[in-house]
Amino acid sequence: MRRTPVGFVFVGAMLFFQGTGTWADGGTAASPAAFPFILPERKPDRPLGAAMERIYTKYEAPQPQDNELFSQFKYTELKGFDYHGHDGTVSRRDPSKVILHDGKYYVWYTHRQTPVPPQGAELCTDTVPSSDWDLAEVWYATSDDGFAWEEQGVALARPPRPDPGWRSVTTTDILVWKGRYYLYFQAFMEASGKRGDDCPVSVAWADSPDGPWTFSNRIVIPNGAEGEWDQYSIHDPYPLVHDGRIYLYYKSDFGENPHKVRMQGLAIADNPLGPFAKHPLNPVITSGHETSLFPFKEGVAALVYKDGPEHNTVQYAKDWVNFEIAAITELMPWAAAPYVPDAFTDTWDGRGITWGLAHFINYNDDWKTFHSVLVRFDCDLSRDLDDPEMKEQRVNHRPEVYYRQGLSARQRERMAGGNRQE
Ligand code: AAL
Repeated sequence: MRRTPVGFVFVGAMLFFQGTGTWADGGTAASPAAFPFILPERKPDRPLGAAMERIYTKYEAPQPQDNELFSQFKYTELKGFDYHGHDGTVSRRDPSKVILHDGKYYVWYTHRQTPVPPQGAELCTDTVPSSDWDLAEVWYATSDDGFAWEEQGVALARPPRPDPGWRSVTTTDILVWKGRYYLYFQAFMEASGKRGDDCPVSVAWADSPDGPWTFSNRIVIPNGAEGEWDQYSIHDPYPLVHDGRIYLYYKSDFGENPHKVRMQGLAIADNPLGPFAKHPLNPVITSGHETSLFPFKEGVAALVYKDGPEHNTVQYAKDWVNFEIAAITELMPWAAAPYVPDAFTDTWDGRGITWGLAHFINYNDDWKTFHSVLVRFDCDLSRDLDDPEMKEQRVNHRPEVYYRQGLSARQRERMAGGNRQE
């Protein structure tokens, strides 16, 4: 007698029970059985509230430790970078993705070296910076292990006026495409802060990661038209290769303070020099700041931190456009620049990431010596690693971390004035 596969029996039983209004666990609409003591690995056949439904339908796994897109983040001070005693005259920030070339890791970043720390838009001059990323260039460094780095010097110096980036060349990211290297960067043509943090994106290319680099002298991701969300700033260009094309994600700041928002857009091109077509569903991510992404399975994952209603999340878009929250986490790297081995391989089986660089801004916590410092982060957002330490669900911060997040003088005045929230 041909055996009926067990699965068909199970489904048959469910259908039978459902026909009689009884669930697989014996419960009925009138009296559903209590939720079981052992959390089911798969969505149980029983009524579920929205929150329980979500852990089975929205996240990679019902519990963080089993979720490939959940991770804690660990940080390590880098060796090899001189910050002039942290006096604010040298800053390194907004690193690019890390690439591996001939056995060495490469990273590019915003490098500012000015006679004084940033002085604001009102006091800036041709030599005095308005902000931490004003009057900057793109420099690069190499490493054998990702911890000790050797600074190689300038990759993109500021081009002459009026070329794109003549005021400042910043916030770069790397694309490797058909054997050629491309550095996309924010091309400032006025001091940041004069009107806003306003700039388009340009690109330079080279046949070696060590250069020499040739400026395209063209704006490849233009600002939007007047009244459009990205009319002023095109920030944090972040190119990946997908489906035979260049998917370049970017941020824009829009709206007016104090209601300014930051969201992420997507522009797609067949050629690194464009034209890039902005996606009609832009903005495609509602939160984040310098948002980093990496191929994951057939889709793309995003580290969404700092700003917006969905900050401190790892998000996932199976179609590279429609992002959903895949995990919630904490202590996320700022301006994360991961080493993404399959960033440019046009993979449909993205493997994920385990480390990269990031930055700490305002390193001294002192606006008079404002500068930023590069740092390394490690994580387990990889399908090829299983590091339980990275899947811990909580970070037990020391009390001083909480005390630093203390009441402001204004809050204390409010309270002293009798406005005590009893
Ligand atoms: C960074 C990035 C962009 C902004 C400024 C420098 O964190 O978002 O590059 O313009 O801040």
